[in-house]
Amino acid sequence: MPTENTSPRPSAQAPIRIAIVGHTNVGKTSLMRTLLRDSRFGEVSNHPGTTRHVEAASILCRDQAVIELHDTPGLEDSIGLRSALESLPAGRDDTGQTRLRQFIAHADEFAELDQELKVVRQLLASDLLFYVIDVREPLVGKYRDELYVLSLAGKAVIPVLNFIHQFPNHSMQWREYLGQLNFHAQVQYDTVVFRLEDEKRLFQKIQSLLGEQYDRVQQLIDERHAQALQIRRASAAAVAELIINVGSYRKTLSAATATLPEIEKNEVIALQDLTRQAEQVCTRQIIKLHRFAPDDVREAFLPVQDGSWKLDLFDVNTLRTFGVEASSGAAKGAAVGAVLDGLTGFISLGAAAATGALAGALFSTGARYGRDLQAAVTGKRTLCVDEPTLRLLWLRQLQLLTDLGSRGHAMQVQMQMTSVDASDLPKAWNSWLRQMRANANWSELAPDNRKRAADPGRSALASAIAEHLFASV
Ligand SMILES: Nc1nc2c(ncn2[C@@H]2O[C@H](COP(=O)(O)OP(=O)(O)OP(=O)(O)O)[C@@H](O)[C@H]2O)c(=O)[nH]1
Ligand SMILES: [Mg+2]
Repeated sequence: MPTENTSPRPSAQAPIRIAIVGHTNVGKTSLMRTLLRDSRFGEVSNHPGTTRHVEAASILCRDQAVIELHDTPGLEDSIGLRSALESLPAGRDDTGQTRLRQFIAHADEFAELDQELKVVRQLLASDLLFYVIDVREPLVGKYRDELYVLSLAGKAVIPVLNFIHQFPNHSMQWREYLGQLNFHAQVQYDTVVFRLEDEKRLFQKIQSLLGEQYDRVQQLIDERHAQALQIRRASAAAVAELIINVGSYRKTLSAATATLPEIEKNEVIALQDLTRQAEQVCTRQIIKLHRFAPDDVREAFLPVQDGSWKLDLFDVNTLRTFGVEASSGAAKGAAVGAVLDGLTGFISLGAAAATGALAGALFSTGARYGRDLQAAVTGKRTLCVDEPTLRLLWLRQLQLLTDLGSRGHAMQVQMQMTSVDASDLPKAWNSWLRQMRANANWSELAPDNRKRAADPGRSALASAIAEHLFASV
């Protein structure tokens, strides 16, 4: 029997209308957020009955709405809905859709099914349905009744198996039953852990069910792929800039101002601030590139507040969290981050290191680098950011990229601090460091370098660093 369709098939121009339906609290609004790349869409909570009205939003491709998604309230009483549908007088040739329309016409007799009524209306007004399933739940009667209602609508259905990484997992039982109902186009799609491949599979199911929409959906798949690459590339380039700007920065101090307490109070603090700011600019840029707002990030998951890391860059404990050892010259427990020397700089000047530890460190530098003597002769010293701090900058940005790359816009949990390893430093790290240390004019943090001419060596290093990051996240 042909299925009667209340809505015309989508034309080439009209967006494909998709209703996201399912039991309450299964992740329908979360799926909307992830597909829309919009962590502000609707309301997500662990309480059932969060979404109370149908709410729509479009997925754009080439600035055109290709898909119109409709979030719907959860089906709370599918058993009651099925009973109501079966209680309606039915003619011999009535289709499922006729029955659903009858239900709408008699809605005033079923006041307690007001949420279900909104869903039924949306079923009829859609081209395709995403049926979201919480696979931690066994397939009990209420879900069978939901599927019965969906089958009356006579629309293409894609069952979306959610919570697939959690236990218990009843996906086998679900899959088998869905197959018996002819709902074969199932996908596994974790709505909070984002994987572009999974999203692509979901879009491909739309292609196979709505063949006439194949090309438009393919454009969307291609555009999303290109965007993901672009975000990764731009983020990697931003980190490369950060590392070069901080790594090659050096401040020349005249001997007159270079008394140790003065350096500690003023120059070191200024250098730490400059570095913190540079990290903040980079972090914010990366969060924005991934289409999160600084606020979402703070609320949701990262140890980041308004685009800055909550753990201070120059706190020894932050280094430890990332498994980085503080410079040997730094006094135990001191703030860290600056290096003072004639040219290369491998000792740390901690905030509390201005006394014995620093004197010892200066001595060892003098022994290792004749340059320090040169500094003493010329009356000049230079200050730069120490290597552990640079390593920390690198590891934190690597962690940020790794985490944001797999974070759905519905994720609400804190970022894990274990996703990167301090031994993850690139093989070329020391070579990069040497180049940066030898080229103070590469740093855009120095006021006189802000309009620096493009330097081929700097560009080559920036590309090498960005390429390495691009390949590792
Ligand atoms: N771990 C995990 N949590 C999820 C997933 N999907 C949704 N959640 C969580 O499940 C809860 C319900 O998610 P919602 O998106 O509000 O569910 P809903 O189906 O829209 O709920 P109603 O609007 O009440 O029907 C929230 O706490 C989500 O963070 C998932 O794939 N994995
Ligand atoms: Mg919801």
